[in-house]
Amino acid sequence: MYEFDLVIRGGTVVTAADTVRAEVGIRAGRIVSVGEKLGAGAKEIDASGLLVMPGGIDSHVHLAQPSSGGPKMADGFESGTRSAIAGGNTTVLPFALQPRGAGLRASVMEYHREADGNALADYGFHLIISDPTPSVLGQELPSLVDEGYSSFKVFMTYDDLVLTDRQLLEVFESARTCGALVMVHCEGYDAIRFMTERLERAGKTAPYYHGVSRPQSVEREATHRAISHAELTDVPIMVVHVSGREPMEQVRWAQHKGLRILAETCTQYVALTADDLKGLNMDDSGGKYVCSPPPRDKDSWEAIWEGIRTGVFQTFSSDHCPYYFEGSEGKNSDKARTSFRWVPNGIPGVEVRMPILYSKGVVEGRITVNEFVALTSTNHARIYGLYPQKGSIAPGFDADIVLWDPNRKETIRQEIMHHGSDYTPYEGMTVTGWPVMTLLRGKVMMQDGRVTGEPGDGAFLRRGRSPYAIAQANCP
Ligand code: DUC
Ligand code: ZN
Ligand code: ZN
Repeated sequence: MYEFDLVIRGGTVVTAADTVRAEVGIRAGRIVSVGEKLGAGAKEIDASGLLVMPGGIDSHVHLAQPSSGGPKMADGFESGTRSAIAGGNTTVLPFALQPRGAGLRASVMEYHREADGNALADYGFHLIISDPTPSVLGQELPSLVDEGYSSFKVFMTYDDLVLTDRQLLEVFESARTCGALVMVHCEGYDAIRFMTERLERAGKTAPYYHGVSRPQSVEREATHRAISHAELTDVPIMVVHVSGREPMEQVRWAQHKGLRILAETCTQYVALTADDLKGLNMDDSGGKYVCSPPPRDKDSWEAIWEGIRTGVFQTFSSDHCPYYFEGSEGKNSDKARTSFRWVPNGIPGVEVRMPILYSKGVVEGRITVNEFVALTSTNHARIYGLYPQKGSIAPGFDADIVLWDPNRKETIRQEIMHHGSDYTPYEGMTVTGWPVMTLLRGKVMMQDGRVTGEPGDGAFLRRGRSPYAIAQANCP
């Protein structure tokens, strides 16, 4: 009889707190022992020279999500989670979007039909509330929060998603009552419309003007407004995809004031700039980088690093929101070429989030390897009600593990990606540090770039309430 199903030996175990030479013993999909000279395993993995880290948790991805105007996403749950696994992730949290007029529960069930049996990584859902009717807020939301959908996103822009200030306040108040965590997309609707129409009248319709139509002031104003609403209703919020210095400073100001404001930033805000939207040789490939908020400038990269280092940001996500470039549904469709307004907003990135943060953060000396684990895994689990099941390496946690080669150099290229998009916005970027094996609940899902897991290996995660939301909630 073996003591363990699997033992990982010879590696350096890295958690958000510690870096230790240790072996990891796994039984029935869970970590049961971390220590020296563990007994035999039915299977053993030699991790010499590798870091043994908690599998990445990407708490901000979009899969199989319909978008306004109709372009189809390039990833459903199978290809999107395959890409996640290839990039060292074991859990993703995509969104279940409520179209206006539809119920929340009906929307969630639709996403389950897409996801269940198809995912390779474990997954939960955030809700997107676009139609906060009394029955949505009074009945559907509280029961869904109880059932494990414990966070939701609201938008301050987009025709089909924007909420008025009154609605935001009502939604925040409901979140407080039922202990849900609210994620807020902070960009001002009217300012963007005003700028878009002005630019179009002037014939400034190329992808580059997408960024000009929603400058930092638009994001800064909305961030401040969301924070003020959160203060008024006494509810914690998560400001998602913070792109640059000005919104970062709003979050920092609120945190210094003692408000419970959490914040996320994403890969594109330390790796892309507004100049990328100009495209190669000024052709329309700038559309490949259209996402919202848009990438800013190098000063904003520095501000984002400042925010990462000083704890303004708790999570680093991909905001994986994959579209095709070519084809009638792509970013370069005939319609999209008439104006940036019609270019689908979003870029793929779940597969390269960890390598880019590791390379620019740990290898270039901006963050420690323990901070890397916190930003890519542990904090996501803590904030979104998955701790202590996910997010660390210790007895009792799921055996979700990435073996990481800290010295491996890789050039990011479309041909090595597993996502559904026909391009990567990070093409040609060379990174140091790369995942060489991903284990989900003890099963090897990826080895040396080959995904060995199967659709259906990923399970739905019924999440607990966020401890941040519970602290201020009226619920039990
Ligand atoms: N917001 C997101 O979170 N993702 C993509 C586009 C957007 O507006
Ligand atoms: Zn958003
Ligand atoms: Zn997003």
